[in-house]
Amino acid sequence: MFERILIANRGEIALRILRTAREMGIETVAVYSDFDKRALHVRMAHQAIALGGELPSESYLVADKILDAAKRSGAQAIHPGYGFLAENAAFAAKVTEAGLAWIGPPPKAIEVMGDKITSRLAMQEAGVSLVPGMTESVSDAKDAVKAAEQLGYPVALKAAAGGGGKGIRVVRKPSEMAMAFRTASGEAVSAFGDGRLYLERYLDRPRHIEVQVLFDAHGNAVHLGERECSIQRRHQKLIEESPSVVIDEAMREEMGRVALQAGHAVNYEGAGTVEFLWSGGEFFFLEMNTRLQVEHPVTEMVTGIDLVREQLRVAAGEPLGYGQDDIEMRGHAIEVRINAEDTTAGFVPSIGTVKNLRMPGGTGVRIDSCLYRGMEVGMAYDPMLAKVIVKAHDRQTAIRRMHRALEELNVSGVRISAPAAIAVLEEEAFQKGDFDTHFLESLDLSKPRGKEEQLAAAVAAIYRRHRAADKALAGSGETRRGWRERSRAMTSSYSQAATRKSGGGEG
Ligand code: MV4
Repeated sequence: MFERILIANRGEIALRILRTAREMGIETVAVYSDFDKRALHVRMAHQAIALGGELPSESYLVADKILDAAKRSGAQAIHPGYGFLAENAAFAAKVTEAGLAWIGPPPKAIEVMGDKITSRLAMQEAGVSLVPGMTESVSDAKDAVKAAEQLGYPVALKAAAGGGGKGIRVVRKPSEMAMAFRTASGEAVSAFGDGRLYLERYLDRPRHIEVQVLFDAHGNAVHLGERECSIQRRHQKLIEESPSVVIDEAMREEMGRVALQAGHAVNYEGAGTVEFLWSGGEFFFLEMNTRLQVEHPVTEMVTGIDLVREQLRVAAGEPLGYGQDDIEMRGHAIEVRINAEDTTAGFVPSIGTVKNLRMPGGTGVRIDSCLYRGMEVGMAYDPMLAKVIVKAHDRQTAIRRMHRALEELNVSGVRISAPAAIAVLEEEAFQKGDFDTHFLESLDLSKPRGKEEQLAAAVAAIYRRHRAADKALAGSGETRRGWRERSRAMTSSYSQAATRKSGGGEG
């Protein structure tokens, strides 16, 4: 096993990796941008190396700076986390060429799965059922209309270099194609430097279900069941759970088998996720994510397997040492992402300094967080600050547990996405498992939900009344002092209640 690894990431995932490494007796090397000099991953690692620069493009994304830090620190391996360089095949190759171990899949597997056309070709050859569509790019809108006639409308026009939702256009009739082609290809060029597009049949209102897989370097592989990730907005997931309410044991076995087939076809090693669109009892390969995913904890909670530990063991050449029959899914786990966003105003980013902070706890609650009091939340980095994960013996109990945990959570100084998650948990359709990838977008989240939001709305209403009273009294010679004093007393009793409720002063 490695004695020292470098973690080429920040935020909650850097801490997540660091914690398992410590438990395994492995020393950790953190890297950081100037913006992150006070971050927890810097403080908690055995060693921390400054990359320089404030922005990701000046720090976490600069391959040579990371490699240099690895050499200087004496690290034997690099864990990329997710995002940044995690799915950069050229970087993975450079790491191994530098004589270091790459804690991730072989560069070739990253490369094949990173392109929708090469991955669809590889999956087709492996006998994996794909979302119906093309395995070559279309040259222009005319070509696309021809292909769409064969597939049948509606069609999805997708970027070959894409993934995760960028550069997708739904085309419902031929007259829409020219415009969709122009915008999609423009978006693909600016996002990926590659404008190639291809077509799939568009599945209306699918569920997004993905299978966690784990491969060692000796040809052994297991799947760890599915995660349901349909509660998302604009391809940003908000709530994930395992198992999915629509997957029974037979379907799980079938999806698991197909997911392993997909991995074997690209000689996969390490942890990976095979994404499917699920519609009307059928599932179709969408893409494979060649990294540890944000939502991996729900799988850990139901299987009892530490995925980072398995990644480290596999990267060090150890065999899995267990088979599919040893994998057991028990209970139900849910994860909610805590993003710095104002969900009452269209999920716009929220920035500021974290003031009061109270994290949930208690039975069956896990917190993966990089939050600390005084932390600056800016615009340059990912807005995800924490994840609340719960486990219970069944789904209903897990939903109630998550609701309870989110009500305990208090972060002041920035707006967070928890109220939107609470709104979802309170929906009867969600509780019944009756939802798809459009569910979150269909909810009206504009009204305030949590206690803090209700308080802010109440105070705002008082000020609106003040302004109205000022207007009404203007020029009358009267004052509203008596009334103002009464309402001030009311406001101050509200804020005292808020301080009590938010546990002001906790750190
Ligand atoms: C689709 C689709 C329906 N039909 N492809 C969006 C993210 C990217 N990974 C693929 N996406 C979709 N592709 C076909 N042929 C619907 C989506 C989609 C979606 C997929 C997964 C999770 C959330 C989604 C939300 C909207 C659309």
